[in-house]
Amino acid sequence: MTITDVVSRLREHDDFIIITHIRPDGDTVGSGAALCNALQKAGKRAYLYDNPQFPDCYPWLSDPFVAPQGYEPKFAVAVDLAEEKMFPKGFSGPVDLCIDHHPSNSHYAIETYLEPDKASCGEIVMKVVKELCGKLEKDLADQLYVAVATDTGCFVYGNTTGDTLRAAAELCDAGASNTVLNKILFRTSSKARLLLESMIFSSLRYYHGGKTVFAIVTNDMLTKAGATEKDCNDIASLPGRVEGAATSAVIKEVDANHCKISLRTNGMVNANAVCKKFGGGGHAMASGCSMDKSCEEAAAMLADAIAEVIE
Ligand SMILES: [Mn+2]
Repeated sequence: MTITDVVSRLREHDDFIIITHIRPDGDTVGSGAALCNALQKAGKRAYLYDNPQFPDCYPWLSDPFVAPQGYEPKFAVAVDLAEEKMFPKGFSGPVDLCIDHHPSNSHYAIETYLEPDKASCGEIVMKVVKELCGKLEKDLADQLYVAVATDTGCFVYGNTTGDTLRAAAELCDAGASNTVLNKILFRTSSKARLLLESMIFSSLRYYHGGKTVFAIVTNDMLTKAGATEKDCNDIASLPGRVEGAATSAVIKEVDANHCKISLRTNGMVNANAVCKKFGGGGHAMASGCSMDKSCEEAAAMLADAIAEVIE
């Protein structure tokens, strides 16, 4: 499939429903909102599937496009949605067309347009929208900017390429309010989140001469901070900010005898190999595992396992 094929498929059909993934992020919602908006501008009926987790993401982005009660769609398009287990709650398919950037896409849709080298789905939807509408209007540029900026952590993650920055530049030229959006997306935190961060930073534990840093996050800390799940987004990256840290972990209490571990490394230690020892895994620089242990026991075992790899 080419972008032109995607656009002709959209032109051939009507009554669209756009599907975003479970635990939605800025990329899936920004891409979905932009695609809905572009289809509406092209004279089509199009809405977002009412993902029950929209209120946890950016409701101001999704709210204007959520399908009204009783809407009967005829063509489903999934955006940024790699596999069926990522379907939003209450949705079971089928999907007519999938637009995605995950290399792991399972080709569950009838047709799939995939660009696995793109940092965000938003960059692909941007090409679709431009061909469908003939131009990028400011509202579309704002929606797509959210998608591109959030999936790259405001253009700092390793997935950011020259293509990503050129796409972002084009969105800014089209009127995207990058300053306002960056403030909302990356420079604003809830009081609970800031309180939780202060507790995390003030209780860091150092091992191996400071090369290894752990944060233990207990349920008691979450209660004291008034933090909920959405205040815990990306806490795994916090301890690794310490100067000299090569390996870092967040050990999050589930209950007295269970915890979840997110391990991050700079590549010197293979995070996947360490987490595999405890039945987990993931990527070389970011992995996870669970342990049927208290946080204290888990920290001791994890520090030992990392020491074995360092030596
Ligand atoms: Mn994405």
